[in-house]
Amino acid sequence: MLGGAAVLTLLVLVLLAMAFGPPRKVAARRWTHGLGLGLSLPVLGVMLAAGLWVGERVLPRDDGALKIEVHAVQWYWEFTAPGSDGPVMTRDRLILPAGEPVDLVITSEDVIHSFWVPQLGGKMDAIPGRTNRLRLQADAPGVLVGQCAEFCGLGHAVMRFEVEVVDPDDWEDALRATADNGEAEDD
Ligand SMILES: [Cu+2]
Repeated sequence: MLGGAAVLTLLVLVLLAMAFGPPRKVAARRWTHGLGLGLSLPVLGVMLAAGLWVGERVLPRDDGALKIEVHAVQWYWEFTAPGSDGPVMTRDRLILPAGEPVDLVITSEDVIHSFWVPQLGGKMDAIPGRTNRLRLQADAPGVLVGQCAEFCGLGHAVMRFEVEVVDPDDWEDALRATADNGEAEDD
């Protein structure tokens, strides 16, 4: 995108410089049809193809990827992952295995929220009465920050969460260590 935008900006600057140069005869039709269509159609075509390709990659597929439920509540996040002996719930902390695709199943308890981890990809709304799905992949272990990206009331600004990306072999241990056992924390 940056490369393409740089080339187009350069082209426009060259044309601008030419406009200040000595007058010349221009074939209006060639400019409007040739460059107007000849330039914008390929650019839009490439962007459409890239958009479809990327869009396809964030759609969940039936390939056995790990499924984690993401439930948004005013004003916190509940993550439910399948442990080896039953679902494990964590609060405001999502544990992901590094280098593996994960399908998030996103729902809301009350109002519209939006799940967003800038370092992992785009936003996905959590809408009451609806289930949205998003496929993500975190490539390397580390801790990332996520944030609700849709104004959802007084606590919106503090509706943050952490994403702990761990080695796939340590995923279940990390999940258990973080599990919410019902001990109420101060919200
Ligand atoms: Cu919010």
